Amino acid sequence: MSITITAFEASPDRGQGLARDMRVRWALEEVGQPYDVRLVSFEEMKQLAHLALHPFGQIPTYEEDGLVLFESGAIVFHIAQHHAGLLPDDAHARARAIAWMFAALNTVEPPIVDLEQSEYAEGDKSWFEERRPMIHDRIRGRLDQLSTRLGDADWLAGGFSAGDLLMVMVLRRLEGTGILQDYPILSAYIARGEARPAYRRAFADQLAVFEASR
Ligand code: GTB
Repeated sequence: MSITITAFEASPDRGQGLARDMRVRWALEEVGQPYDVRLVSFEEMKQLAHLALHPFGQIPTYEEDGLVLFESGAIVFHIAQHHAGLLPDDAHARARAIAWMFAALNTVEPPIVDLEQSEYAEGDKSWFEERRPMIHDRIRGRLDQLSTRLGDADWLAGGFSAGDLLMVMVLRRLEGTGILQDYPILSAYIARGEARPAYRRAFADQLAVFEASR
């Protein structure tokens, strides 16, 4: 079985590990699956060969023995379903961990993406300064709730799971906004994720892509 994923040839984040291939790399490292990476340019992502893999012309994609997947959440879920290490065996515990995967992508990530997009797509609009505090409030509302739920636990649903992997990656998108400094519980949670050997290997591999392109 051979796995190939796609990633940015030149990630705009300059190797900070914020592009969504990082989630897939981390998941594959957690379960000990080797993989190849095909780097694609922005131009290549919009061409037919890549659109056949990804209908929206984005990264990451995942290819494995004739199976082609897109959407980082679906890819991480596929990896977690087929390899031990990212979801518990107990049916209820597994369902709870999967709920956190959805929570990361459907409940916590949308206002964070909204903030990012507003900064580069709406920065020149007259209403930008008026709208931004509202997005910040929505993000903080979710972080307050998440922080309360996590409390003094290490992970969201018992042991480390794919739910934590996605949640840590989503929260990392707030680095540099100044918001996380008000959330010590979540900052420590992110640090625990980043300290995992699998995370560090994945991060180093995507950073090496940036370093090689300099
Ligand atoms: N819902 C999809 C998924 O989860 O897989 C979203 C995929 C997606 O947004 N892919 C982005 C992409 O291909 C890269 S990750 N964009 C190119 C395009 O749409 O043309 C998003 C991303 C990009 C850059 C940074 N950064 O520089 O910090 C962070 C995140």
